[in-house]
Amino acid sequence: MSPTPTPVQTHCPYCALQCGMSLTAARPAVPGGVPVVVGGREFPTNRGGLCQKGWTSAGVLAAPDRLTTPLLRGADGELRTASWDEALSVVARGLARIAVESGPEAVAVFGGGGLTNEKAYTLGKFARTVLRTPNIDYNGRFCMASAAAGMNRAFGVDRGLPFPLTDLGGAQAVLLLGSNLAETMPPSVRHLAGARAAGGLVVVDPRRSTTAQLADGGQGVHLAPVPGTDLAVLLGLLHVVLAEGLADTEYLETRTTGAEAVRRSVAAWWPERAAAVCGVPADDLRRTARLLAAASGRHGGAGAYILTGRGVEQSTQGTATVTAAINLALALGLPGRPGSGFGAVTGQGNGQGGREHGQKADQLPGYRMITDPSARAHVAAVWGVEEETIPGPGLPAVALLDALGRDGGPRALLVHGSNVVVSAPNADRVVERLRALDLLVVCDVVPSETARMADVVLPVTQWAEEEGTMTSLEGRVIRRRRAVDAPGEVRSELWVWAELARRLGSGVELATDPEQVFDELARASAGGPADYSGLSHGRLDAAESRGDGLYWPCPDGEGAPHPGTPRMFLDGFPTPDGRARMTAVDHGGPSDDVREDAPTYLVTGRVLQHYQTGAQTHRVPELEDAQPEPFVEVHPLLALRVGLEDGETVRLTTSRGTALARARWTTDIRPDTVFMPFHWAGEGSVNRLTTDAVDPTSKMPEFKVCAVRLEPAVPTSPVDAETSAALTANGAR
Ligand SMILES: Nc1nc2c(c(=O)[nH]1)N[C@H]1C(S)=C(S)[C@@H](COP(=O)(O)OP(=O)(O)OC[C@H]3O[C@@H](n4cnc5c(=O)[nH]c(N)nc54)[C@H](O)[C@@H]3O)O[C@H]1N2
Ligand SMILES: Nc1nc2c(c(=O)[nH]1)N[C@H]1C(S)=C(S)[C@@H](COP(=O)(O)OP(=O)(O)OC[C@H]3O[C@@H](n4cnc5c(=O)[nH]c(N)nc54)[C@H](O)[C@@H]3O)O[C@H]1N2
Ligand code: SF4
Ligand SMILES: [Mo]
Repeated sequence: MSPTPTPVQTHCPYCALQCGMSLTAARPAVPGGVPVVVGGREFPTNRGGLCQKGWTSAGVLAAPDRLTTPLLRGADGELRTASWDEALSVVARGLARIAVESGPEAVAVFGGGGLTNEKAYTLGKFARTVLRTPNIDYNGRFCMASAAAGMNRAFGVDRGLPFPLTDLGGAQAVLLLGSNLAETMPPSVRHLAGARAAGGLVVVDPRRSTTAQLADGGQGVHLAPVPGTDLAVLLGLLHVVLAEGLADTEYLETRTTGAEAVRRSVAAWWPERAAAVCGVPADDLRRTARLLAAASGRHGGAGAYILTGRGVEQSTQGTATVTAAINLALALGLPGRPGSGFGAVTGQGNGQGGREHGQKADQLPGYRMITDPSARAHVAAVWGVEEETIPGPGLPAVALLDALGRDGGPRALLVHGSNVVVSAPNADRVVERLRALDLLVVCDVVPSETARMADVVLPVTQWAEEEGTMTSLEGRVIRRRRAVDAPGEVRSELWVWAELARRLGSGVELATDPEQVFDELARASAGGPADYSGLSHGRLDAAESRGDGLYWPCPDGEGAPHPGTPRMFLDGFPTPDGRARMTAVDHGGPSDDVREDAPTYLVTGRVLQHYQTGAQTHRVPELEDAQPEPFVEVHPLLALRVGLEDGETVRLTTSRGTALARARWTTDIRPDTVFMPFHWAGEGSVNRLTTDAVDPTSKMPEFKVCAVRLEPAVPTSPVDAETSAALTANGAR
């Protein structure tokens, strides 16, 4: 009898909830089949529960087209298999040539918020010390940049949830702005039970989303604003709080600055005026403001939380909207008060850690700014380089992608953990820019749409095949553990960067052992806002065995180890004067507003079964069966006006491009708005439609709102007939 395999205690490969799971090695039922069994595990955020993606996550390990060898594009234009030696020589020679000809900034790097802390840190170090390029940014620019900008400005630090998620459980009210938790983090819904029981769940979404439905039956309120007008909703709510004397004046006086300017700025946003802009009835705004105030500690309530999601952040006024939400939270005295708070719900698996360790264009490890002389000196000392050799800030993601292959722009791009062909806004333009490159290198686990465009594809380890750490949406640092061996020639990205550093003759030694990398990262972060210096794999392993992790900041100090910081701001904010900063903001509206030739709002987002561009989840049969094809949610009233049957293929056209998807009739959406998920490539790719206009502060693109025209995609030419047949075949599968 073979010994019972010991389950490996780890976390889900997908979202920032990072549900605890156990992986038990198993003999695959079929050759090349799934090598592990997934179990739910007791962990504070998920308490044994997982969503459908989590339960089926082992399927990604058995993807039939898993990348197992390096690939090189041959003279015939096709990708062929190659040895690591050959592939890395091509990359190193190409990078060296381009850097000599056009300068180091002609080599650019694009990272991902799904990479472990160790990989994110090493990628940033590789870019700055080996390539010496300023041009590194990552897909977190698409995800958390506006929340980060708003929180840094107001609180002096950006930790998505500055409190444990489980704290929500005790709240009397939770205001969710543009977050569809019930589909994007299903196991977290349990933490809303208290607020629902108290009738205090408020969901702001132009759709009656799965999460908005949780507010039904007296459990809360659903506000359905015109897309892109959340700022007006928030200005109206703050107006009511101040006008009705519901604000926590003592808190405002002792813990904030800037309140007077904010008070003046919302004076003109009385509820009827806000209602005229956002379409939410004035009485609903009043009711919501009163409900939140009643729940706040000042009025004797059990506590209130205000949380933002991508629905309000992926906007050209994303930073302003987050700021308005923070102003409201501060007026109610929520941040830093036990049982209350403000937070932004981080998205990607390591969306939090990924934005702390230096893969962002303007940032060094420990969430330090690359322009800060003392931060540069500290990190240079850890890296063993001269401070002057560390480049300054580079181009943020959208500008970086747009500069590719242009005069003076990057000529080579290395992609690590992102599928920009599908996930970036104005995607046809992105494809055009990628084609203009001299060298595109993509590290991935599967042949994503972006990998398929590459000159060199490098197969790397994923999730259950590697060791490392992730930082969850609450700033809790947790361990990712290896449960299976990687197939074929697959190597770790840490090895890839070390090997490239060597081949480029940089003289920089990059560690390849995740534990060693973590120790270095911890030192590099010491004294920064995201201080990991008191953490180590060993300490985190001990925490994991108790079914927990440790929250940053966790500095290394004298005496007993620092316990970590589950709750921030209890004694003050990490700003120079210890107070939170309120900043007046005003509503402008979306950059691409509806007009005669594009009279409908297009909003985008997610469904439960697919993750992002679907690179992983389209390869899991159960998920693909449940959500097999692109679709667009259309209200029947709009459908009748446009002449669209339920299930009919619709052509969507914006100033950027066109897409095709099947219409799904639903009354759970505003009749002036359609919704389309971004999980598909090709004709059903919604990012061929979205605008690449960005928020002026955070440089985050406006994924959530643009103006679109709809029409039935009646087959009129042979090409269209073929397209339509393909979609039908897909749907019937
Ligand atoms: N199933 C699944 N889960 C995921 C992911 C996934 O791809 N699939 N991705 C993970 C990642 S990286 C992220 S960032 C999170 C995102 O998590 P969420 O922010 O919850 O997800 P979205 O669906 O992008 O957007 C949320 C809601 O915003 C609404 N919305 C659109 N426009 C507006 C608007 O103008 N105003 C308001 N108030 N709402 C608007 C949409 O209707 C949608 O219901 O999910 C994480 N979890
Ligand atoms: N229209 C619209 N567009 C959006 C959004 C939206 O709401 N609407 N949301 C935006 C948001 S919030 C996000 S986060 C982005 C996500 O956009 P992307 O990050 O581009 O999407 P993913 O599909 O997660 O791509 C990750 C890729 O990395 C690979 N991968 C997984 N693990 C590893 C690893 O360890 N190393 C390497 N090298 N590769 C790995 C996966 O196979 C996949 O190909 O999309 C953005 N795009
Ligand atoms: S909620 Fe997120 S972390 Fe949890 S099982 Fe689902 S995808 Fe995985
Ligand atoms: Mo995200």
